[in-house]
Amino acid sequence: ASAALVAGLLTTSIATPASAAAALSDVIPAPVTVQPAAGVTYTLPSGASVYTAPGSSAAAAVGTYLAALLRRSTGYAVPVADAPAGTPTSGISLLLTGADASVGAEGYQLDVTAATVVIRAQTAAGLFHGVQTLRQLLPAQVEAATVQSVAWTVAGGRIIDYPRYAYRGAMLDTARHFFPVATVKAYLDQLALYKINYLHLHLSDDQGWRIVVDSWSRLATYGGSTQVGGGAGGYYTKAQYSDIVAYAASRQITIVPEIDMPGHTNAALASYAELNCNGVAPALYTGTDVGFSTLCTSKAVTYTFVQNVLSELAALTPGPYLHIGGDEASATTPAQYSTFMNQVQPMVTNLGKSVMGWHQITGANASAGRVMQFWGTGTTDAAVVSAAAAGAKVVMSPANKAYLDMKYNTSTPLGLSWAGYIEVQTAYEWNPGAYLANLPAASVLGVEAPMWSETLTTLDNIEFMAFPRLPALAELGWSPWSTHNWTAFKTRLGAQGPRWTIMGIDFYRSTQVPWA
Ligand code: TNX
Repeated sequence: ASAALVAGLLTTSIATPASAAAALSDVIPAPVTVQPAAGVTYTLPSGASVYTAPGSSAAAAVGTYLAALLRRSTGYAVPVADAPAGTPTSGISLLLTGADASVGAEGYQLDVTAATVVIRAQTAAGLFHGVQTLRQLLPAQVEAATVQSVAWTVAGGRIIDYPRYAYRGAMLDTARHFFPVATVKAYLDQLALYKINYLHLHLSDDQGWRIVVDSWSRLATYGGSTQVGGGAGGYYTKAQYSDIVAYAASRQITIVPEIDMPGHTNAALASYAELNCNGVAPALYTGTDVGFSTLCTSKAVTYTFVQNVLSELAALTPGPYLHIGGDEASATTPAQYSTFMNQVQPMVTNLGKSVMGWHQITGANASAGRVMQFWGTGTTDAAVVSAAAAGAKVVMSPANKAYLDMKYNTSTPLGLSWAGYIEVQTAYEWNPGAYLANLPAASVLGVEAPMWSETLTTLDNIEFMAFPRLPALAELGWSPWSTHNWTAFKTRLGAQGPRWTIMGIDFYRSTQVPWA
């Protein structure tokens, strides 16, 4: 009976329209231009090769990534080889020549004919993004971990595509609840599918310190020993952090580490008595209040501490930003705050990095290359506008639109609601380039979707809050505003459902979305 059932399932999967090619425009984020070739399709043959730009190990790495993905579900050998000279005549080619000039540093051109799939870009990042588009154009079964019997068909035509914003981020709070390396990697894989290129890791807060600092070793071993609710917590060794950085890089994602200060520091204050103005270490904290802790801004040792922490973190971090937090510093006066930040910001630039901070960092001096992360719930902020006029860039994370830890509605079992309920349409219907009054569009560096973890403990929890809102925010970060259309988006979003099911992603089946 079970053999018959399996045979029946196989027959069904070959015959159903589910295995028919997606339309060339069925991609999230929406591409810049899509030109379908009517009636043309490419079907991956069992002997197909992936060919990559000769002489480029970075292109070869993208080819190896694509081939590994294809082998799992097709069962084909999919060898990876240098592309022969001349126009490709078969297989899937990843080339670093001949792309339309508009694709820039991160974009790609995808050409699908009956004989070939050719992705052209100027960089490996562009090729990788083109591969993510190809992935979505293949049948959803391409995401399966076991061999599937489907026709691996892709709609014919040309896509030319590149991002609206250079910064398309997500954030994971590893401090309120600690997440092991495998969870971070799984989330990185999910982010890559939607062309997210920064993962901001919130590595310290009142409830836990999550990264080893050799010069202040109790931060991790004691400060990392608990979490919200009193569980065991945890921390990343330097080797584990570097492993995350490298894994992210292989997905064209840059890690932005955050050490939140001067507030949100109870875990550090509990680990070292001398960091407290009264010289007394508080107890570890496992609740969810905010705004009660601060480093002692008047003590010299505080600045030695910050310098040591940032130096060790910078040495581990190839990306351009060190995020220094700066939010909800309610236990410091504005004067103490600016005194502190005016000493800390130059430490970051002297380490060769740019400052990133929550937008309250406008309370301190300008700093070259500074990025302010706007997390307000209103649409005006004079301090952010004037800091932008002085040269700072803004990453948009309005809490009532972009916060992935807000509940979808009153019956969402996880999450918080202080910034409101955020259904999928709410997450999608705002324009990052025109959201903050009087902020010039050119000051917006991009979008980030933060995931605070007071209520989240597992990968399933993360997935349930991220899907389907993360793809909505990814589209705001990548796609030109001219493509923005909720009605079209929700249909494309619904078509992702079977893909997530196959990938084992636990998602919220919003009634706003016509799920396929
Ligand atoms: C506000 S947003 C915070 C975090 C909380 C979050 C919960 C921000 C910069 N600070 O400390 O975790 O709300 O949604």
